[in-house]
Amino acid sequence: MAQRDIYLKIERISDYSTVEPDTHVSPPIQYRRDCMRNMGHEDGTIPADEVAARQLTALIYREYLDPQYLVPKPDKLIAADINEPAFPRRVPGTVIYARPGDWLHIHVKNADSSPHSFHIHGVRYGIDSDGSWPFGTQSDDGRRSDEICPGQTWTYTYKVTEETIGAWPFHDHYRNIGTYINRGLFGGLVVLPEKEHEHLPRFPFPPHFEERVREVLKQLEGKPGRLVKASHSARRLRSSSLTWWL
Ligand SMILES: [Cu+2]
Repeated sequence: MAQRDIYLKIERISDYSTVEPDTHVSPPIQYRRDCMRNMGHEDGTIPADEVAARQLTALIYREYLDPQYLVPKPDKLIAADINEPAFPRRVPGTVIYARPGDWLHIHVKNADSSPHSFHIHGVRYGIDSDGSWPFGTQSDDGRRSDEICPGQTWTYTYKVTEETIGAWPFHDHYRNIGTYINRGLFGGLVVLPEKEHEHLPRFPFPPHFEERVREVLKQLEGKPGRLVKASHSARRLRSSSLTWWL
């Protein structure tokens, strides 16, 4: 089995409205639409006061490309979804695509102020990767699989096999799961046969972008004092190359 590391950070999106997730959009994306033209929406649009009434602080699993959680993964979640917001403003935060033979190592870091966890359906795992309350496991240093406290991480491992081809949900399984799932703490795992997985559309990075990110991260290895500088460098890389995303 081939090990694949996936980095998810539990983050908040403030002022998120389900009917207008992003105010910076370019055609053909249009939000605030009501194709049913319900009462008060006769012109096909949802008025601003309803947009505001639906606002909440969303919670998502955002995927990153590196173990320092500096470079968000910009790939679209669903290739055919023309209304999908860019990665800073989308719920759910991620859809993971895998193929039989993958041994997923999902590193979940909690950047929220409440404990959370990660619980998946459909793939094979041991008890330390179940993530559900109250049957979690505990590490020597006191961290728990079912209760990742603010600032902590937990690594869940899953085996992806031929029998698990299909689409599976994952979600927080800490207490009040309904509340947290309703705020966006869920996502999907899509297990595709090898041939289909090869043809997934990927976000085209500018030439040498990934090498440059790796170089910056390598320079910083074992130098925690320079982490702030690292995030500045990563931000510079992003702002110089990926401006239209932000
Ligand atoms: Cu479930």
